[in-house]
Amino acid sequence: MGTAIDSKAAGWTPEEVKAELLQKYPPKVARKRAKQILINEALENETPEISANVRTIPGIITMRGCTYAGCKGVIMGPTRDIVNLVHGPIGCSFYAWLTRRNQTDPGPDGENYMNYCFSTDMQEQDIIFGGEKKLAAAIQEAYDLFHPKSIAVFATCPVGLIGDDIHTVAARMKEKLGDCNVYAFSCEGYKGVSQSAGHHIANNQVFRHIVGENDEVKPGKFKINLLGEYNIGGDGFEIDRLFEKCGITCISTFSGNSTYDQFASAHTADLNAVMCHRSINYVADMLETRFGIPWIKVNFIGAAATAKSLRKIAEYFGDKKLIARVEEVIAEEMPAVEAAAAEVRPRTEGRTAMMFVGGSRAHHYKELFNEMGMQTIAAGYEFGHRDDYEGRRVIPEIKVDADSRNIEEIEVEADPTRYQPRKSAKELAALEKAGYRFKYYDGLIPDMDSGTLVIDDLNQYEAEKLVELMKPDIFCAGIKEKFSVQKLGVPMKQLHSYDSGGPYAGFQGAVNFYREIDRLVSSKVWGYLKAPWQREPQLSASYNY
Ligand code: CFM
Repeated sequence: MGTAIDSKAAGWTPEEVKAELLQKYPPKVARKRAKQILINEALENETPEISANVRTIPGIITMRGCTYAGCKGVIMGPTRDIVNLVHGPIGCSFYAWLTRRNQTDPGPDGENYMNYCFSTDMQEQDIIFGGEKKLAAAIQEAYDLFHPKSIAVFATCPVGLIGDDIHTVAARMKEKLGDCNVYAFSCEGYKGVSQSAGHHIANNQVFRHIVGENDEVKPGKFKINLLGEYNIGGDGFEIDRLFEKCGITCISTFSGNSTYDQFASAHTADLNAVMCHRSINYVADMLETRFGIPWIKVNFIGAAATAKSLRKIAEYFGDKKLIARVEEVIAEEMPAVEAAAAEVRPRTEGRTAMMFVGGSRAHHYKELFNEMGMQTIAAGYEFGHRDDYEGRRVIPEIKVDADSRNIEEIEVEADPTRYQPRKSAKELAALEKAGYRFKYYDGLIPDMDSGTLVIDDLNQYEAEKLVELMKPDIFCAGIKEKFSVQKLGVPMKQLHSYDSGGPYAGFQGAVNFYREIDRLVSSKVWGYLKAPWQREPQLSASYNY
């Protein structure tokens, strides 16, 4: 099998593919989409800028979710001991109820509300007369039933439209209940252009209402927070296993397998390791400004990336024993990973993948495909910003439009008593001089091969067209794309919920992923998609007297 683009795209150059995708659109739409479809030149500094984090054109069936989904589902969804109460019609709650497959360990206290679906179940009369009383009653009811330490209230679209003051209701209930932290999120679905706005709204409130609430110093020598890891399909469990094995203490994870107390204690850690930077990089910045904790980018998707990330954490602490222990762990874990890779490679080598997911996985998973000898021929984010594509250095150039201005940026200053730089300026400079990088990520584009396609906010029509033209061996996206792609005869792997699989993070996760992708791309079932009478000319017969 030759390289993907030559043999499989059947003569289509990337320019032709781009032209084909745009051809159906009216000229104005085509002009706008053209800026979001980039033929990668793999030149870090000369790659033309991509248009991202802009509104989807009405009428286009986007893959994106809403702001409420980003706040309630993504950031707060994995919190097990916070009652997540949705103020809105029941459908908004029902569809955000564990469909992301974020897992949790109920812990020794067993306080776990994740399997419940809390909603005020708004009706027409609440829309007409206002829903504040109903919300207050629902908070009271949840408190009476469970006595949780915290209740989070989420606004859905109708709440914003009728103007219910959820923040005042939350503040009043917090005061009334006394021992329960109640706060609200103005995360109406329409608030931003995608779920990315919801991440920001959620994280701002977590920072404002929870972080720093518990000053108690937790045991552990090498204390970190893991930001932007959501324990989908048990990814977080595998990462925690590795941390424990290495002797690294994870004070808090934002927010996979997390507890209220983890957020409250986050300021006691000594390093922030940021996994999904899209959903949380600003929290890392705020933790540094207020408490003096530096941050680095990590990635635990892919065995090589996992090893690199563990080494990076050890290098930060600079402790010889920790560095040696991390090497031991890597040496212990890698043989199984290498054996699995060698086992699948004869079938996966040279195959091609497309990935259109959220805001960081379309990049992170490229590592896993590389390890199987597979090439990513087209990739993109649903709601990434330019820095997720082009690297963090472009942040100062990003134009702030009206939609982004709508999302609050909270001003943070050094905490008067608790700010304490974890490393001196000299120590930081020494690390940087040795090639260590703080506060940085490169983005997807520099990592993609030349001549591949990078597409922002891919839609249903373009997805089908891409598959039709470039015939990848596997397509990765979400549930909305799953069946339409499979009907085209191409296996489809959900990289949001992992279908029913996972974990895919860390070393054991890599093994799981290799096996799963091997199973999908090696299956013969896709060849039977057309019935024999659709492929062969019709049988004919004649009467003979
Ligand atoms: Fe971050 Fe995520 Fe993602 Fe995301 Fe998401 Fe997700 Fe995702 Mo689905 S936080 S940006 S909003 S890594 S739910 S765990 S898979 S789109 S690429």
